[in-house]
Amino acid sequence: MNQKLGIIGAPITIAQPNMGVDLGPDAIRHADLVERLKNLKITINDYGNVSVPMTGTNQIDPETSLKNLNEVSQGNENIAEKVKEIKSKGDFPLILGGDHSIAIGTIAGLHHHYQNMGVIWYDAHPDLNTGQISPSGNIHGMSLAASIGIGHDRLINLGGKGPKVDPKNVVIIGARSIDEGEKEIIRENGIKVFTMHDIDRLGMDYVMKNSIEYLEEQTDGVHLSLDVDGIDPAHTPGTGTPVEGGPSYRETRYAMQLLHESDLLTSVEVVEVNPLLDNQNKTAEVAVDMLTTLFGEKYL
Ligand code: Z70
Ligand code: MN
Ligand code: MN
Ligand code: MN
Repeated sequence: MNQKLGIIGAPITIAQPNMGVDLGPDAIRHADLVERLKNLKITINDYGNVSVPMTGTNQIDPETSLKNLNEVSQGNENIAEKVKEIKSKGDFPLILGGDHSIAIGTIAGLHHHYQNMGVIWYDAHPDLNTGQISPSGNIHGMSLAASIGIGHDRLINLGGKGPKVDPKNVVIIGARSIDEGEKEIIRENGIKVFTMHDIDRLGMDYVMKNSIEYLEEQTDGVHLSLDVDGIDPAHTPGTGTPVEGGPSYRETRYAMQLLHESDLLTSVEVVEVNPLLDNQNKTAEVAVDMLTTLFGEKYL
């Protein structure tokens, strides 16, 4: 793994309904992210937070069936630009969300550097909705769809003509809340998914090793998109849409350890940390444990 890390905060909050995800980047910084990474002898450049629109109308636009399309797109264009820029300097991008819509911008920025990028989507949700099939109109539930070229043109072509990722280069891990329309998109596009049922049956060791081997063979870079609601809410209560029955702290930390050992990743983002829903900042602390493990922190 590249030892020069570039941190960007991406505080989009209006692609989902809860106030407070915009404070995610600072909550994660407060949980000693930079200090712990420096202990690993990693060089850190913290570029601060990207400027993004903080308010929208929060109404479903009858024409697009989306909420806050213009504002979410503008914020993501800024994120894409910044990710592209720090990647050009040779930094390993680490993006702190923000809601999961930021993946649209992150992946668009990375696409300037990778033609055949892989994505690991560690999440309770596959985020494969479009305006037409979404139960909510919230764009954070549509970011993976947009990145593979499904959904509104403005989102698909954000930061450069889409699609940015081949659906065959995606692995979803930890899914346990999949909308009906999303099930169809998974089937039609041959997306590899390890649901919680698969993790229970096969174990996290197999799931991660299989995912790593699969992506290693066919991609020129791999982005980890870590939604903290992928982890069981017993460990990450501070998030807008917790879903019971997720992988534990231990399973997730082990998954991060295997990713570290594989040296597969070329960028990482952590999203959906909402400190207003978590008076102990526990969720941000768990997020930092996962990130430091990913970058080589060991128990002994
Ligand atoms: C639901 C929707 C979602 C994240 C919740 C929820 C989507 N499938 N994504 N939390 N990160 O509204 O599309
Ligand atoms: Mn998500
Ligand atoms: Mn989620
Ligand atoms: Mn392209």
